Order: sequence, then C-alpha cells, then structure tokens
Amino acid sequence: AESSSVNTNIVTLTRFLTEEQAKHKEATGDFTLLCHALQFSFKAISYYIRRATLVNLTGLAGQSNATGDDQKKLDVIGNDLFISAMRSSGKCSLLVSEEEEEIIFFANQTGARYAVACDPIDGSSNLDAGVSVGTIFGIHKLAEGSTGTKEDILKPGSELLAAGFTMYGASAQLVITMKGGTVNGFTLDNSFGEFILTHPNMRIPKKRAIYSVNEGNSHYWEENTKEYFNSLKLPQDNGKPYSARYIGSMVADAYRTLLYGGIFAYPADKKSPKGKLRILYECAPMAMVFENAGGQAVDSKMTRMLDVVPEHIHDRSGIYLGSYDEVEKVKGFYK
Ligand code: AHM
Ligand code: MG
Repeated sequence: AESSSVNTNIVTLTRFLTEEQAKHKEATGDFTLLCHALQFSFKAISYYIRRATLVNLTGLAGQSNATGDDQKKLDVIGNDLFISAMRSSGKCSLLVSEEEEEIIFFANQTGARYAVACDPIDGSSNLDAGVSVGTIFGIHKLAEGSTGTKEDILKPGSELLAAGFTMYGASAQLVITMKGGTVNGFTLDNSFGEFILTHPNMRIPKKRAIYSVNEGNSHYWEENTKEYFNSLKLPQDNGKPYSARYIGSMVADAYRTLLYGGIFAYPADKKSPKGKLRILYECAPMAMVFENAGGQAVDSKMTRMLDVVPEHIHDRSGIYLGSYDEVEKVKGFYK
C-alpha cells in the first residue's frame, strides 16, 4: 500500500518516443534517433544555463565586465551544442539556426532525411536576470529524392513533421507535438537525467483575459492594433479588464499562455513592418504547438501562421498566438 503513492510506471521521453514509433508501422526509427539527439542538446543547454548563472554570481566579486561576455558565450555554447547534436545524430541533413547567417549543410550524411530549424537560446537578453529562456525547434522531412536543399526548409509550418520548444525555468520543460498529433509536456528530472511526461495531451483553455505584448511599442502600432489592445483594458462582460503579463521571452510567455490561456502577440508595426519574430524557428513551431493544443496563431494580416511561406531563412512575421476565442477576437479588429 505504501508504494502506491510512488509512480512506478514513469513515462520518459525515450519511452514515449519508442511507443510513438511502434504506432507507425512504416517508421524507420530515424525520427526517434533525431529526437534523442535533440533531447540531449536540451539537457546540455539547460545545464550550462544553470551553471553560467552560478559563475556569474561568483564572478561579481572580481570580474566586472564579464556579464555581457558571458551572455554572448552562452548563445555561442547553445548554438554549438545544438549543431553538434544534430550533426552527430546522422539524421539531420541541414540546419537553420538563429545564430547562423547561412544554412548549415551536413555533408556525407547518407540517410539523413530531416531539415531542422532552431533558436538555440531564445530570449537570451533575459539571461543575466535569471529569467526563463528556451530552445525553439521545427523539423521538416526532406522532399522525396532530395539530398537536402534550401527548399527543404523554406516551407510553411503546415508541413512541419514535428515542432516544439523547451523552457529552462524553475525546472526545464519540453513541449513537443507531431503533425496532426497531440501536444505533450515533459519535465526534466535532474536526478534521473530524463524528461518525464508530466503534461499529457495539453489543451489550451478556450479563452482567458490575459494579454502579453510589449506595450512599449504601442506608439508604432497600426490603428487596429491600438484599438484591439485598448479594448482589453476596458471592463469586460464580468466587469473586469484583462490582465497584462509580459516576460519578454517568447518561450516563457508562450508556455504560460498555453497553460493558462490568453493571447501572446508581437505585432508588425510602423517601425518593424515585418514584425520581429522569425518565421522558421519562432513563429511556425509555436503556431503548430498552439493549433495542436486547440488554439490559433495568425500573422498581422490575420493569415493563418502555418500557411505563411518564408522567402528567406531568417524572415520575420507579426504574430498573434493563443486561445481560440482570443484569436477570434483579434480577427474582429482587423476585418
Ligand atoms: P531573440 O531571439 O534575440 O532572443 O529575440 C526574441 C525575443 C522573444 O523571446 C521575445 O518574445 C521577444 O524577443 C521580446 O522582444 P522585445 O524585447 O522587443 O519585447
Ligand atoms: Mg529568438
């Protein structure tokens, strides 16, 4: 009876992936191997982020200019860890990273069938303050017969095979979804060194009176953007206005929105007519997670985010992302 309080049937990410693979008779196991490499990079990035904070704290005693350098170093470390994990998996043909100007093509990877886009450490401007940051990723499959070209990654999010993100917060969280599938959340158990399924089949609440946007940009917003956000500050049907929550780390703002509901936005504006966030490794993966969790994601023209096709690998887009009803409300202001 005593042992009944202990979960002895733990679903690790490894077990989850193995079981998923078994459901697909045609699966070769390549995707599972790619995911094993991915999860290792998350563990390593998480570890170094936590360690760097400690180094910064002790570093305060003597090294006054270390802060900026450390932050830069972490971006580089995260990027290097990710690239090395993808290369060594043998399953990744090409990689787009926020930290790399050009596409990285992994040569001599016969049998590598995947193209990956990532932001190794998103929200890195928050690192020194110990605020949550994370890794965002999207996985495409190479076209039939392709050996890996630019066209294999310049695709709309609707064609993503899998996508997700991690958030290195109080604990490291991993959210992952596959094409047409559910959204599942895992928590890194540092003692086991394993991601454990803690949030199966995540569903975003249909609505919630929380908005998340950098209001400091409101001077540059288009009229309908201003009208929409102003409307949220008026008492709603229940007599209360919306609450504002903005961390400034997309992974953290998105993770909260996924759990609690509400809207996250980074609209295109007069200063940044194309928006700030990048399509391939910020907007599209998040849009896939939100849609598969029952929410919606659109760009500033109210086009479904997953239908947006980037022309260049670092192209940007405005984005509204969140609860189904909250995104419907946004659309009402852009008719
Ligand atoms: P980064 O990829 O350089 O870290 O920038 C992306 C981040 C997002 O995490 C966040 O949503 C946004 O930039 C915040 O931008 P701002 O500081 O303009 O509000
Ligand atoms: Mg980023």
